[in-house]
Amino acid sequence: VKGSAVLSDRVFAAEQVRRLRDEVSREVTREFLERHPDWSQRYGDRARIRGEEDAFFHLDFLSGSIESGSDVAFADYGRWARRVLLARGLDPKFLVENLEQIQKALEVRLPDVAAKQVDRLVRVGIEAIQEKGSPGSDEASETELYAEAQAVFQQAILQGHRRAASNIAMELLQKGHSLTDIYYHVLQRSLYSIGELWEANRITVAEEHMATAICQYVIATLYEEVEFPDKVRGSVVITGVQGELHQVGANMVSDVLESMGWDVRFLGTNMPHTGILSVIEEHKPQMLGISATMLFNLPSVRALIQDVRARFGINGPRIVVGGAAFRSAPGLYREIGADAFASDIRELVQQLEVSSEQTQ
Ligand code: B12
Repeated sequence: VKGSAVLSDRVFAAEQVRRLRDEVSREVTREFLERHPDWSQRYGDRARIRGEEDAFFHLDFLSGSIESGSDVAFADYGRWARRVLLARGLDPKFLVENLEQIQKALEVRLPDVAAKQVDRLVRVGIEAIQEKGSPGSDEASETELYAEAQAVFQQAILQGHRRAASNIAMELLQKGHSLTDIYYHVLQRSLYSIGELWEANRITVAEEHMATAICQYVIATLYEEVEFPDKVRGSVVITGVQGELHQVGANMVSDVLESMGWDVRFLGTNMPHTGILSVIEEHKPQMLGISATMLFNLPSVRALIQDVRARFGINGPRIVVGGAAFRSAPGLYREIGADAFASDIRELVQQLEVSSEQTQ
């Protein structure tokens, strides 16, 4: 097998790993629970017991794969473990974190030749966990991961079960899912689907209104639970334009930016432009986020951008637009004078992460 050592070296390395299983699984689990104290709060001592069992299992497969000299075996194990996590509603990023910990713990304990084999296999395993296009990975599997929660959530908001809806979202947050993922995969999907049901006349306006109101309640409830870091990224004003009544998307954008360390002022929507200009004057934000869903509000967005440019010139905020009105025409944001566009909250987060890496 390419890159693998001769049999005697492999047997030696595998035995060393096997010998360290207890010690390493205890150490990585202790470390993991220190990094994620919420796990112990939620599951008590079970978090430690299951954590140690899982780490032991990873080490068992790792040593077996080393001995067999087969990278494929450990890649298969990675994919299998990923599916197991997904089926339990857990994010595979925790599996990756665990394997990285195991690699580090073994590196300082093993002789060089064995440590190298561990390092190579762990990388192969992580690549397999993160690989695109296979069942149980990327967008498809993310959708799969949230499918059940999304379906139950949608049912709950359509039937007016506010508490149930908020419990579903809260449970995901407590399991370690990000605000961005919960908004994108659960709330946004449900609202899009509710839009289609309304369009097809399968639900009433009242049901749509109630479902939206519950989503806003859930967003407010999650806001209370999220830990906000120090405001280190500058300030931002988020608003919907005059004439625009959709505001849930802009609300999500505001909360996620705040959770990333932005100092956010969310103005809601249908906001008169003079009011927006005064807020910019007062707070001097680095960024202005403008939300528009309805195409008929594009002239309003264009007018606002012109007013902001005319009033603040090069000292004005960077202008980012978003919302359904921009989604079908990729270059539109530039034509109406904005600096950037993001089609959804995930894309915005990615763009901001990239630009903050570039300025570091
Ligand atoms: C709830 C709702 C309403 C509520 C809104 C209440 C509120 N408080 O927000 C009310 C009842 C007011 C409403 C009214 C109308 N609605 Co309506 N509504 C919806 C519905 C079901 C959900 C909207 C929503 O919250 N989506 C979820 C959010 C999270 O998604 P989002 O807005 O796209 O936001 C994401 C991204 O776009 C992006 N984003 C959004 N803003 C920003 C800003 C920045 C800076 C950035 C970077 C990114 C960004 O990030 C967000 C998160 O990922 C949609 C269905 C749909 N597909 O969205 C219909 C929908 C948008 N509505 C529609 C219609 C037709 C209307 C009305 C014309 C109905 C009427 N006859 O009165 C009016 C128009 C009102 C107006 N002048 O704006 C249609 C639009 C069709 C079209 N071709 O344009 C839709 C698609 C329903 C449908 N399938 O037919 N609506």
